[in-house]
Amino acid sequence: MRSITILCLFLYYSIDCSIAIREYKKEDLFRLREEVREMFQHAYDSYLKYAYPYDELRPLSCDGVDTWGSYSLTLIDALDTLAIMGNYTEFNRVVETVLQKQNFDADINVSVFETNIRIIGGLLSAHLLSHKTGIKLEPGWPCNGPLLRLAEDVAQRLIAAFDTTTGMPYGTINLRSGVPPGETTVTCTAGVGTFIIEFGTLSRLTGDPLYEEVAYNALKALYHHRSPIGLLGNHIDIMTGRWTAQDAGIGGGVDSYFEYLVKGAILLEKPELMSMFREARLAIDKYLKKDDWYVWATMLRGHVTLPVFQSLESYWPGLLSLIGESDTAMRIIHNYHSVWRQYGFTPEVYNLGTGEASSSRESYPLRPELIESIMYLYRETRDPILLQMGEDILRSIQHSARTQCGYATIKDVRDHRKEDRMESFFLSETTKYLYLLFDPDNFIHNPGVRGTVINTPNGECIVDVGGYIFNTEAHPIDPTMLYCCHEAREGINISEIHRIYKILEEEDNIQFLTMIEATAKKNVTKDIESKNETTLNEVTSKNYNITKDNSESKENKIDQNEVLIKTETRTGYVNIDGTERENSKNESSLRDIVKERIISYYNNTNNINSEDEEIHSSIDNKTSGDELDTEAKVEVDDIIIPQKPQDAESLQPPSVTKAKEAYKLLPKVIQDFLNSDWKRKPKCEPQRMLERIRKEKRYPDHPDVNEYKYLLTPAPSFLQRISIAGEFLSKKQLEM
Ligand code: DMJ
Repeated sequence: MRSITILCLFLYYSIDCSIAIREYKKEDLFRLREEVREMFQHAYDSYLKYAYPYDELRPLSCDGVDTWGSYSLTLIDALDTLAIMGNYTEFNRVVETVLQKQNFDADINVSVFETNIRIIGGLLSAHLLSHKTGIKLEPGWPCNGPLLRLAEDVAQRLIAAFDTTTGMPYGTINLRSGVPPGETTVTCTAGVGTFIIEFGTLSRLTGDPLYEEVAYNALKALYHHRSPIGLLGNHIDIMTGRWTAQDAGIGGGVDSYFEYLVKGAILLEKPELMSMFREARLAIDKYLKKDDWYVWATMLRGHVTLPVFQSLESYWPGLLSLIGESDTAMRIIHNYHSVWRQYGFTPEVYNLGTGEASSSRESYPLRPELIESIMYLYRETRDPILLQMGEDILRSIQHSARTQCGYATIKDVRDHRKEDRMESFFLSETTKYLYLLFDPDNFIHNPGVRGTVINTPNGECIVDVGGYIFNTEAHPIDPTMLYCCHEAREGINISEIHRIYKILEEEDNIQFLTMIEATAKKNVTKDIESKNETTLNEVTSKNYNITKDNSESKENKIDQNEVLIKTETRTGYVNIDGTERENSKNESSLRDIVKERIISYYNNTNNINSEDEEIHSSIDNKTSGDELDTEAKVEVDDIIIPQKPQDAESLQPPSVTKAKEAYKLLPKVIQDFLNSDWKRKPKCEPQRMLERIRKEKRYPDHPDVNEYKYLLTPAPSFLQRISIAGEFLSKKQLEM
């Protein structure tokens, strides 16, 4: 009796003490993990069978439909989940399929936000994980490669959206022609502030600063427009900076802005983003937090407007665990899980006053946020109640959402009726987080104790040491790769590297290529070894890329590329086993040869470039007058009927329908122009836009840009970051 009382004391107050906490043994976890793998496989196979090449599967009709962009969205979104689940054969097959697409040129209007998080995020993650799957890597990887180029192609199509007065992006773009005529100037907060992870990754891998600076500028714009009490609204006019929806909250329309402040700070080592988050957090806790729930309130005064919990808000406890606040996070997640237990799912909106799902917002579209937070918190606390919560989620989805050909959205959590939709995030996020919860040995969880040495033209680099940062669509980014291509670059332009390797190849020097391939193969070997430790894995061995070759190479070769990383102190001093480094003599001499060739290549190229520049500048001089003329003729923004100044509180987002009606009233000649010439000629010139952003410096730097410093140790800073669990130390702390 006494022990039950003690147990209850250990439980959080919101949990009914009658629930016994299950004990999970390793074999229980493996069984659950395999169940999740089968769940993913059923949904994925159904997508391929019934829906591909459409964007999404319709799990009741057993067919496909285009939703976000006619770009086989689910295939790209699911790609890195295949790698995380160890299905390398299928990963490699899909990469080949995706790469048959040369670019994303299409006359379709897409959401800038969704295309960024799902398509760019998916391609980048697949690019960075491809060294694990045995796929042939292009010379210069990870700073170069076909998936990276494809991701950049998409980003180049989105970038015109940022060419606005405030630097905040439009919400929609035409992949071929830029911002559509008559496009609304109102974007939601998350639609402005959810780019720094993908765009920062692109910039650091390719060496082109455009993407990161543009995304960073948009983040600063939002921060700049915060209310005097530190809250942000839900929708903003990206031309005027006026808030058009002024409800402040942490959920729909805002959510991933906060997520990207925290994750952007960690991934890109920008402490000022963390400071911006901490300031927002103070206001959130002061005005929105009520008994470990979060409500909605006016951004100007903090008066409560909507006492509701949204399913989308469930990412918040996971985010708090990233900044070391697991105790608070645990209390919040118990609240959210209590809603799950009430219905077997979380409804889109739950009314905290009545304790019921809000009518007309009672669906559950297979969202990941709750399981996402559970996964993060379990990594942090190892509290078995989180495994139980995860199993609850698995049971509900299996019981009520599974269909003959996939998994269906729950139309109404009260009666578990189904709806004919399976969003791509079910495969990119929900199944991935469930899998990672039940797979403690997954490479994603590496706490910085193991790594792989790769050779890049910048020199040796250690990758795959854990510390993965997931974008908001659960696409993991290996921060070490950014380090290899950016900080370690030492002035070499990586974007030229594949051309240099081609020169080397022509001269029959294929040693470098072989080494890169060997690294990939060895990684496969290692993964298989760890998976073979459990007999349960044999059940699904057909999914792995197991070959005799791999076991042979295991016997005959010492893996010089894998290193054990020993973290000596909590302050980030890191040693790398010395013997392995001694073995890299040949690699160093090869590196010297490559460096030499790069230098001579540059000397030659520079001459060619300066000739090129002369030719270009003379062409520019001839044509610049014409271009200016063309630009002066029609400014797309001219056709948008300016909003009458209104009281900020009562501003509504302008209606797209109205804008379209107004467009119809324009003289035919202008309509024709907008539909033809203008559409074919992209208006935005990214480099000019970047120069303008730099010149205007519209938003001042956050003062903490220079206030914080990392520990100065011989370890690369990404390793320090892992050691200090995402925390930043102020100068004062360092001096102590
Ligand atoms: C996903 O596309 C992303 O997680 C996004 O941040 C929010 N909405 C869905 C999942 O619910």
